[in-house]
Amino acid sequence: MAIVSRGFKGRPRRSDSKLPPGQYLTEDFPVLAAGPTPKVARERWEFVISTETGTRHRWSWRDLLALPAERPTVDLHCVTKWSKFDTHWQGVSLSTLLADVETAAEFALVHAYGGYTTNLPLRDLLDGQAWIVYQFDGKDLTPEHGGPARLLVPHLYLWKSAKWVRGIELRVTDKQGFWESVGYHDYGDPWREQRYQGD
Ligand SMILES: Nc1nc2c(c(=O)[nH]1)N[C@H]1C(S)=C(S)[C@@H](COP(=O)(O)O)O[C@H]1N2
Ligand SMILES: [Mo]
Repeated sequence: MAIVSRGFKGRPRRSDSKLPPGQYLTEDFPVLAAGPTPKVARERWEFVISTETGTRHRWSWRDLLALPAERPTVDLHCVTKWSKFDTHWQGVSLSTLLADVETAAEFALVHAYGGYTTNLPLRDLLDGQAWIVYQFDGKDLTPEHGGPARLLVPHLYLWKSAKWVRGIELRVTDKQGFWESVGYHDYGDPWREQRYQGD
């Protein structure tokens, strides 16, 4: 007979199954960035999705806040091996932002204020898998964690979740971003431990 009890060995079993290979659990929220924190005023903030035909879809800060908000609770996995469970965000689904965007592109190159870029397949931004988030834990997203707004794509390693996001370039051909061009993986699935090119 199986005894199923969460407290049986004094710690939740769920920790093990939620932790991808090679990762450890942390309670705090480390700050990682390849450069200085850009200061982006909300009055000047804009988010632009451009397509392979040159069409630009633009949202101001006011436009973003007027869209239906979602409150995802997700686990984060950084390639430097920390994971953080059950983080609370608020933002707009990329499914909502892409709803009226006509494109035949298969790839996305994400651009951030400050110059950071990262690439991923467009399909990974669809079906409620990704958000432009502007709140963390019920408060405005702080600049060090990507405020005013960042991309959140929790099913991939956290370097794909560009902080200070400013736009997404939809492309017919894939183009590597900042970390990908120095050897990090083009896809970055934590469950398959795709840390570096070739993994
Ligand atoms: N614009 C920008 N976004 C970025 C980065 C960066 O250097 N610049 N670093 C990435 C990496 S490697 C990680 S692990 C996460 C860290 O997010 P955090 O500082 O909120 O923990 O942001 C990602 N997004
Ligand atoms: Mo990272």
